[in-house]
Amino acid sequence: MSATATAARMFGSGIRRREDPRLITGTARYTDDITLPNMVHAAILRSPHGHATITKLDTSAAKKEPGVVAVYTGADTEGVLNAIPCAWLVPNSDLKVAQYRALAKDVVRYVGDAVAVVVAESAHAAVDALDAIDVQYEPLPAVVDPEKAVQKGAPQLHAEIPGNVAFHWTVAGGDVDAAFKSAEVVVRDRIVQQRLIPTAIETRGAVAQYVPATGDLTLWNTTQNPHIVRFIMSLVAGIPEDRLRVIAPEVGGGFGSKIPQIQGDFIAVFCSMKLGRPVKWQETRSENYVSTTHGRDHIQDVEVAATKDGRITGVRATVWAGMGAYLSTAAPGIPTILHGLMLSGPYTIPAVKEDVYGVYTNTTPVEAYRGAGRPEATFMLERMMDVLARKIGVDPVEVRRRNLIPPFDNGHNVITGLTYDSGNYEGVLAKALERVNYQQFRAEQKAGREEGRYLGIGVCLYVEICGLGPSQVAGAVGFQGGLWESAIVRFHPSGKVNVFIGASPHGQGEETTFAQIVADELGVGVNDVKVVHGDTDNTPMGWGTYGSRTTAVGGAALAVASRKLKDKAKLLTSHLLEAAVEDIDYADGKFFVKGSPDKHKTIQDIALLANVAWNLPQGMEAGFEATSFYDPPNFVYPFGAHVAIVEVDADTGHVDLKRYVAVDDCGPQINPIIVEGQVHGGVVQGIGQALWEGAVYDDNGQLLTGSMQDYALPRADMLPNIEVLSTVTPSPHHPLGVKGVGEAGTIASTCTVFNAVIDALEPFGVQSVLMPCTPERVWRAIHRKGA
Ligand code: MCN
Repeated sequence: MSATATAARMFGSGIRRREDPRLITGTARYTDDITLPNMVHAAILRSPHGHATITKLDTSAAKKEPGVVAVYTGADTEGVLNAIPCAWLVPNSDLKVAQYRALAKDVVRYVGDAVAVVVAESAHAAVDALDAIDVQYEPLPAVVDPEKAVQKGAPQLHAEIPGNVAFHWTVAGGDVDAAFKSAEVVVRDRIVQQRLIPTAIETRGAVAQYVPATGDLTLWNTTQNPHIVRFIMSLVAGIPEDRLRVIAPEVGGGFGSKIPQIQGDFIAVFCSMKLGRPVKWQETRSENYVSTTHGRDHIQDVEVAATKDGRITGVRATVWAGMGAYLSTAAPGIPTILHGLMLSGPYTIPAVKEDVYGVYTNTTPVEAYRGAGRPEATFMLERMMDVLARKIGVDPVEVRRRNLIPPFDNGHNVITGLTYDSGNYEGVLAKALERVNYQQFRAEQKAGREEGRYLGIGVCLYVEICGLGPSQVAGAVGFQGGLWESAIVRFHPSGKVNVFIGASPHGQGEETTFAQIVADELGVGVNDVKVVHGDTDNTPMGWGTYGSRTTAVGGAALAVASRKLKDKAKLLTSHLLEAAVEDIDYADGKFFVKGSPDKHKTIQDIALLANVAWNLPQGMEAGFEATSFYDPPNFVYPFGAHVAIVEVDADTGHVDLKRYVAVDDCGPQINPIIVEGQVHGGVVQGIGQALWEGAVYDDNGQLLTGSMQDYALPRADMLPNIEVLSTVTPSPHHPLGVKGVGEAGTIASTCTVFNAVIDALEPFGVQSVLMPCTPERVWRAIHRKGA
């Protein structure tokens, strides 16, 4: 048998993504492409009110419309569907979970809340028949602002939760009161992280096929975590997990919004269970804007205590986090665990305290959105660095340097109780500043101001908690699941390899990078490895792709499984070559007796021999595959420094983003092209928040930005070239040293650009502008015309 061992190392190689050909040629198959015999289509009637009582709901006329098969309301789901669970029950927070139904009953609590569903022979017939449903509402007062929602006399969303407070959580470390008492300088600010709409290019959808004869349900679903969907669907629909198969076909982006199961998913399943026919539900874009989850929505009151030379002695904050009308799957963990624990960032801060109030409002439920909690923490600190710098008259970079944690490579404890794995924050900062020639820029800025040109520079450092796991910590912080990942590496007799993973990438590129990992670990060609994911019937359990964890946790599972295989191969080689196993060495896909590399077995030889099992050592099982369930010992903590340069037109308020430099450290990079792509995408989403994006509700709970014409997503022509650099600080606990990168760009870029805008506006004495920094808001700030 000829060996096809690779000489070139794949880890670190910027090979092209193998996912791309099918995506760019239109051959990828998304949920909406699934068509089954006898399939019917569901369309959902949604509340047009932010808050209202349903006074009449008569579906009899709709049932008679052409092509209509059935019409269901909340009453029909009684006893069939359980409430949609919240799966992050943050402890010590007095958490109050309102009952969230797949179809509302009696009261609607946000525009988009599902009220009834029409099932028809065609999608058009289903949509047309929605008009024939006789529904009447008695509008109730609504509240959309989390701070107003907790005030006395505010409209109440859930009778059983007076005051609208879903939870109150506190993080504290050190003596913050003493820090403020003895502070030489105190600076304060109010930061509003506006609500955002994730806007994945593929909207949400589900095809449910329930087979009454067997009790089996197959669900094709646009999800980031098919195994969690199976778990939760079994709880809500009462179908045992072993009867449930969830398939995530091609998924066109998620950015956090495809972590939770939303009303439409449960409705599709319910309809299929009732009718015994396959049912498809696919969101329109307008529907997506109200029915799929939103992100951010944070009001932060922050104060920082410091010495007059800029050493921070304490950070204190109160946060009102708008949660929407119900608690989405992972929602409570975002403004708490993923935000509050990052309160000291890359700095040595001796005392912190934050109170977070999660608040129900008459808005679409909020979930993770790229970065999820960490952009909010980063923004808070990095904005305050600039505020402090301006107050004490010290350069903002210098203030940061005075507070940075010195480099460390194996653990550093911070005041919130976390242990960062490794970091060199000064390293990324120096590299970013060098790239933009910071000092020279400051001179140009000064000269420009004299000519009426308003240039600004923004700097932002970040460290993020990601690679979500270990499971023990997940349990301790109330996450209702594990956070390990699994991988099966299976060699076929021909020497080709399938890798089956529990995680479910949906744009990140692990079909490529995971093949790279296996190619190096086992010395096979990268094209001899195919990665299989996204189907609960043929992949091992996994907890999903979010929290930049797939490589940090799933990639580690893969490395460990591959190493187990190598151990088995050594045993078999020792048997075949009649040598002691300790004397068997491995290099580049070959196993040989130490010192005699010519006398070897290739891994492909071993794959064949182990699979045919004609001559195995006593006690060895046949087959050549290994499984790993990897639960990491700690999170990973990637970090970076970003710099933006803007020019503001004082006459129009227009912000011209002239340069963007990102220096990120996610440990050794498996595929630098993919890493660069991830940073690009992330940076752009963060810039979108700083300059253009924002979900706007009126006081009645109407979403005023419910389409792409109103919700301003960044386009390529609005952006400069993004300069991506990196440093490499391996994680001490990951088998390959890697950390995550999927969210890095978003975490840093919002504050980087925001700081640049405020820096440009310094001559006008502008301290802050509401995000997004639209030309109107910037112009008003310059000319003091109110918000
Ligand atoms: N990678 C690498 N070397 C490293 C670290 C990562 O080559 N040292 C590669 C990975 O192998 C993978 C990619 O970079 O191909 C991102 O990996 P990772 O950081 O593990 O992130 P996840 O795969 O867990 O993805 C989740 C993350 C999150 S939380 C959001 S939100 C997000 C993101 O990824 N949503 C995305 N990137 C996205 N990209 C696309 N196209 N679509 C989304 O919805």
